[in-house]
Parts: sequence; C-alpha cells; structure tokens
Amino acid sequence: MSSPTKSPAASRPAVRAADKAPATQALGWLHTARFLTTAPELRFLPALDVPEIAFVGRSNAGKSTCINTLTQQKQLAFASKKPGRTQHINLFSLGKQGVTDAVLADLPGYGYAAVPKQDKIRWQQVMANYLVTRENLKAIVLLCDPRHGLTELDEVLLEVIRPRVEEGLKFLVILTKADKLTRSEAAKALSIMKLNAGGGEVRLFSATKRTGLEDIACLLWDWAHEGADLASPQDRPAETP
Ligand SMILES: Nc1nc2c(ncn2[C@@H]2O[C@H](COP(=O)(O)OP(=O)(O)O)[C@@H](O)[C@H]2O)c(=O)[nH]1
Ligand SMILES: [Mg+2]
Repeated sequence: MSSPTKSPAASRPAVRAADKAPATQALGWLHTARFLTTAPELRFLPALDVPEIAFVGRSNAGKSTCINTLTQQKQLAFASKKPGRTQHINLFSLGKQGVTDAVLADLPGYGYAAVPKQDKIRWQQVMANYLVTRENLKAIVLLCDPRHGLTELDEVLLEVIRPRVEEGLKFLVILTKADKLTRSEAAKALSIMKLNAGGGEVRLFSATKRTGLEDIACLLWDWAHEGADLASPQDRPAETP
C-alpha cells in the first residue's frame, strides 16, 4: 500500500515510457466495461455503492469516441446509440473477474441545435439533478473540443458542479481531437482550460493518435480506487479474468 500521506495521483504526474505497467493495468480495467443499465432520469437509476465516473459534454465533442477508446470497445457507444437511449443516462460496470468495483455513466450530449427548447430544458434538469444528488458520484469528466472551447451549456454545468468539486468531487476536462491542433495551439488550449477548470485536472486527448490515453486511464483508476496504488503489485487487480 502507499503511505497514507502520499496520494497515488500526486506521486505519478505522468506515465513515463519506462513505467508502462500501471497504464496497462488501468487500461485492462477499463476494458472490462459492460453495459449495466439505462434510465431516462436519475430516479430510475439503481442506487449503487461503488464509485461512479460520469462523462458529459456537448454533442460532437468526441464523448463516444473517447469512451470507446478508453474501454477499447465499440459496443459501448452502440449501447448508448440504441433508439430511445441517446437522451438516457447509460451505466457501464467496471471490474475484473465480473466483480463491479466502479461504474461509468454516459450522460446525454447537449447543445445540439436541432433539439426543441422543451427538450433542452428537460435535459438541463435531468443533468443538474444527477450531478447534484447522485450519491456515489466520484468524478466528472467533461469532454470539450478545444477548437470550440467551453460553450454556454458547459459553463452552466461548471456552475452546477462547482460546490461538489469544492467538497472533493474529482473533475477532469478532456480536450478532445488534439490531433487537429498544432503544438502551440494545444499548449494554449491546455493553459486556458486550466484557468477555467476550477482546480480540476485538464488533459489533451486524441483517439486517432492515442494522446493522453494512458495518463487518463491511470487518473480514472486512481479516482475509482482511492487509497490503492497501481504501481504497487499487491494493490493491482488479479491478472486472470
Ligand atoms: N480527428 C479526430 N476526430 C475525432 C476524435 N474524436 C472524435 N472525433 C470525431 O468527432 C466526431 C464526433 O465524435 P463522437 O464521439 O460521436 O462525439 P459525441 O457526440 O460527443 O459522442 C466524429 O466524427 C468523430 O469521428 C479524435 O480524437 N480525433
Ligand atoms: Mg455520442
């Protein structure tokens, strides 16, 4: 185990080439993702006592692609794309040997222009209700296309979660499609978002180049297994499925 004063995330700012084992473990853990359930709003979701990590972002930000890349599965986006489920909260279980130790929540994309106003208002209510009151919510991952920056609805979301982030809820902004940026654009987008993320983490990500993949996987693993240390062999999950 790690010493109680040293958090695993703080002791590992980035995954180095020579330090692949934790990333391999974290990606193996994410690969176990399987569809759990879907619900149109919070009150239809089962109460769970494992940490939940919610993915949010405007339509087209790259959320489905990011979840697929992190979990190395195409089936998950398919699950979320089934008719009637696109406006639902979709849950996926994580954990080796069939034992669920965390859950990913894929929340409906927002900001799609063609959606009627009534539906937009309904979405905001479902989202705010989930983000403010979901008890096992451990972390929020906001997907943002850095070429567009934060939209008005992203700002609304940041306001809604701010009190919970101040209380210790983990928060990560993933700047997607980093392959479309030059190095200087990427560096600029990163520093601007760090100013806006209210103390949360910010990472660049590209599904095509796999930029940020290992680092993000390790961060999510750490958040879901607080107190354990992925670099420590005794804290790693068993190898055999
Ligand atoms: N170049 C590039 N395109 C991406 C990346 N991630 C997503 N896209 C594209 O962006 C569009 C929206 O992605 P999608 O995952 O469906 O976004 P969602 O609406 O947030 O789920 C699709 O055309 C994807 O192929 C990436 O990392 N690089
Ligand atoms: Mg999608």
